[in-house]
Amino acid sequence: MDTRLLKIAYQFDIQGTIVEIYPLGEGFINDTFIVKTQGDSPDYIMQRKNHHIFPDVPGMMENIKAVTEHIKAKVNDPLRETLTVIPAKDGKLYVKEGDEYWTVCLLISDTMSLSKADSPDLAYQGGLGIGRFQHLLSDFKKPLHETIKGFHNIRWRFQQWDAVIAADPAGRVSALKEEISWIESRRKEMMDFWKLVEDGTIPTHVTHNDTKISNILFEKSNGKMLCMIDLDTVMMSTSLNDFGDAIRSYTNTGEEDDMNLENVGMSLEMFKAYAEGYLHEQKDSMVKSELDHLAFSARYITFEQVLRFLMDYIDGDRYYKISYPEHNLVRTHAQYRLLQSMEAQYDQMCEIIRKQTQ
Ligand code: GN1
Ligand code: MG
Repeated sequence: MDTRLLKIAYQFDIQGTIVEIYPLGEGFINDTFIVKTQGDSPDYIMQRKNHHIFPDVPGMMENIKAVTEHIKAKVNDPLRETLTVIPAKDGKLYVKEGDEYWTVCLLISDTMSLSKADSPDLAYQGGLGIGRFQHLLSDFKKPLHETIKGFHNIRWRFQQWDAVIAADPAGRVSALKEEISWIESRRKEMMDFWKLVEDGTIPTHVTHNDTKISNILFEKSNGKMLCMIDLDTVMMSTSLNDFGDAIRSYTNTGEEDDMNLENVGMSLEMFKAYAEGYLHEQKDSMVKSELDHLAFSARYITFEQVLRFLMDYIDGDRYYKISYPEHNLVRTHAQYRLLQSMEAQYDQMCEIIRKQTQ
């Protein structure tokens, strides 16, 4: 066994004797390990957090601790229905080794996760997952650290955008007139939406901010949705952003970076199923201004993603990992096609939400 990993693991307040530590999956952001203990003692998940994406790991862990404790006080099985943060023996929520930050959570046994939602039933389950998470936290009042500045704040994104366009660090702006016009032509409607969040018309709540289906644990025995995991990006924002980002990923008939734009579009059937699951949990905690903008939130987040991919391309590809030189431009075109598909089906989306909430 890797003695360095063993030494780190034993700095946490874990029970039992460690018998094995091995890597789990191939996460893009953090490095994750399973820590197995002898006999009946619990097993654990240990992570090296990516300090470049998350400059404030202590703040992030305080967020996760506060949010999971709030959930624990409300559910039947607090050790299974949310994550359990295991502190270090010195009481901190992390161990710092050199410039690396390590954290530990309890491993929730007899569960499974899925890599892709490819049926309306799974979209429904996904909606339940985020809906229940938000519902359990709808009365959470403590302040949370803003671990990634202005994450879904389009005013901040436009500030970054204007600066990158003006600087044009990779000399790409002149060839991108059309793509840039996609962003500029929607600036006002997107800002108008965000102003409703800024002036409090649309309230803010705890949001998860990484709503993909692989961040949901299901019970192995019966396939039921158990809880949301990967709480690294929990922050305060509008609940609509989680819904919109989920619609962006669950309903796309193509890939996020599809080169064949014919593949890309929003499936209305998947939209309906996800909304049903989400509203089953959340309908009663939402106010009218939220329900009125639920369908729009899919356009908002997809627009933001077009902007972020294009901005990164103009910036010389510094944020998103790319697999080939034009990758961010391909992503921009594919997400723009998805946005257009949402715009074309917007009346039907609104009608679906209206029917499910009347
Ligand atoms: C990143 O962590 P991952 O790959 O799920 C990004 C999201 C983007 C997504 C696009 C912290 O998410 O905001 O929507 O890529 N996360 C961060 O693929 O920037
Ligand atoms: Mg993530």
